[in-house]
Amino acid sequence: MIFDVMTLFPEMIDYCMHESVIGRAVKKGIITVNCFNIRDYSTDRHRHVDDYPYGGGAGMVMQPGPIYDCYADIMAGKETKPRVVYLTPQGRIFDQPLANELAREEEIIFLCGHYEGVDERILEEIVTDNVSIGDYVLTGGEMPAMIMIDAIARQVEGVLGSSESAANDSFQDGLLEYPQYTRPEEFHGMRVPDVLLSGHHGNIDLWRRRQSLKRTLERRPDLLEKVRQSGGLSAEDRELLAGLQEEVPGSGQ
Ligand code: 9WO
Repeated sequence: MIFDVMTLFPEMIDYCMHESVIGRAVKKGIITVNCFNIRDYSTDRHRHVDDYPYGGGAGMVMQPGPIYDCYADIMAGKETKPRVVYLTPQGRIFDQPLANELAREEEIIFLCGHYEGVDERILEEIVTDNVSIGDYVLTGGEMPAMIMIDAIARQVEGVLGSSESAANDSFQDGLLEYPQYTRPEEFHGMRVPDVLLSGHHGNIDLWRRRQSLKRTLERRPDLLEKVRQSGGLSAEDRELLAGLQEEVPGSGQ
């Protein structure tokens, strides 16, 4: 899968995409991250890419010309039009279903804005998806683009090792993960739950499922409601939840 990133700070993306799990996938050739410096497409002798906003007001706005030329360069020789994602607080909220959907694309182009924004006309012309990673304002779209690439890439076949399989994570079944423990058996007076030391896999699976349900009920009741409504709970889940609802104060409805 190919990710093309249009940005004023390509080093920021380049560096991060060569580390860790994503870095390994890049080395293996399963994913490719191409960074394009919008400034390279400036026609200004001072390499400017921004100008004052028409109508007045604070700050600077990225001009459409260099972004268009950068986009045209990326598109040169392509037969199909990849989706173009603009990272903006005004977009659709990025979540696991959107990550899964985008992981089925062959190529995605990201446009990272900076300053006080980007001229509306280039957004109208090239952007297919306005996406937000959450309700806060940042200084640019680079970190949101990296977050999206990370979440999308790890859904691509071969990116995770067999032991890291994406199928079991938080959100794949709409519930939060159960708590994890490793050695030592006792840390600062706190013991690993006995069931995990028992070697009884049936009991371990049941305990973990119950913990996932409990966490989701306590921390993200909104997610639990979504799973419930989409029919994602088994009869056993509903039984476990009924038990939990007595135990967790204020969680019953
Ligand atoms: C800043 C500003 C200051 C004065 C008047 C208007 C203004 N608009 C902005 C602004 O929204 N700047 C953005 C900064 C321009 C596009 C890139 N920036 C950005 C992206 N901030 N936050 C995001 C973002 C993207 C995805 N998900 C969450 C936040």
